[in-house]
Amino acid sequence: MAPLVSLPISTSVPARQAALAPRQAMRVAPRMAFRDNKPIGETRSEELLRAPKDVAFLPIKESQVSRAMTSRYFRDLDEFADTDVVIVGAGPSGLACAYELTKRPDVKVAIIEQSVAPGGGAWLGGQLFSAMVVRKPAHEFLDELSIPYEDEGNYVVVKHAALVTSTLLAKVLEAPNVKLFNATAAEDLIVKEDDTGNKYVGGVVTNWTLVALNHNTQSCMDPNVMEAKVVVSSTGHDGPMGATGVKRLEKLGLVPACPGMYALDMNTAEDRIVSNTREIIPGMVLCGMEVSEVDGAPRMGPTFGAMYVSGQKAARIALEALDADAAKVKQGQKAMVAA
Ligand code: AHZ
Repeated sequence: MAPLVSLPISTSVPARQAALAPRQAMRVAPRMAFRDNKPIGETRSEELLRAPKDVAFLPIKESQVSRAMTSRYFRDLDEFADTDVVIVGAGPSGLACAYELTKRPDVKVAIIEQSVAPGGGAWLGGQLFSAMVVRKPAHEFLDELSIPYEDEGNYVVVKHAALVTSTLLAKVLEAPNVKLFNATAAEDLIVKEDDTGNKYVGGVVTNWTLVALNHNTQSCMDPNVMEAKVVVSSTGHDGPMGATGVKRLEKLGLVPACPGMYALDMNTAEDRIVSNTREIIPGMVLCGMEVSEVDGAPRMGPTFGAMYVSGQKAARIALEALDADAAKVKQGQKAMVAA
């Protein structure tokens, strides 16, 4: 058996190639695929693996690569400049909300995530452990996504939190009505007044996160905007960039002073977050840990069920608001025709 080779990064390329030679020899040894115990010859992908040096990629112009990305990104910016729902924060609650909205393909959904990697705090269970604990009945959400778990009675345990997050992300990102703008921060809200003088949220003010992080080092880096009929704020609890939605509402005097999340009590925290998931001011729905920030409700620590159910509830509240708006527009049109 070839020895396992572990080389320091600083090792020169020829030295690395020489040292890795026995492993490569092992990799290029001919292999045969079998079906019903009979050899069926190598598949195309096995052929590629066997002799990667011999692959001839089809030609491309560098500008084609550039245009393939930029044309789509700018088309998306144009398409989502005025959208139905903007979800700020792609943590477990925001992603569950987006997942629920994939069931309504007529609803346009933009997700704004300040990090390059969407997923928020759900890539790990707690304290950087792998497993994720989900209390019943939120395991039904995992069932819907066909995610396997160990049933421990009142709760279930998924082997890897990353399995839940990656599955959820895949379902959300493949949906034609959803666009993720990652590495993009919501820097502010659009707040307007209706005919009766009531304030409502009409969208978000965005910037590339790298720009948002550098406002103190450069002058004049104005943001962009995204209008939305409903904003779902799922930015998590307070931290360097968390709870941004409710902190802005507090500054604007649109909600009472935010007490911040209370100390941990798993048994009360999860039920309370779900029951308090709501439209906090017209046009803005809160879900996930951001709910406990505004209510001073307990945190739950590393149990994730409430995040998923809260996200699903936020989606339903958003849909109710959209459907009510659509009904009002229809009524207005009918009245105009009748007049
Ligand atoms: O990067 C943030 C994260 O991915 C993102 N975010 C925050 N502010 C933003 C902004 N613009 C764009 N201004 C922003 N993105 O929001 C996401 C929040 O994810 P999260 O996992 O922190 O929040 P969550 O409420 O979905 O899940 C919370 C998970 C926790 S915290 C906790 C405890 O501390 O007790 N317990 C659980 C289960």
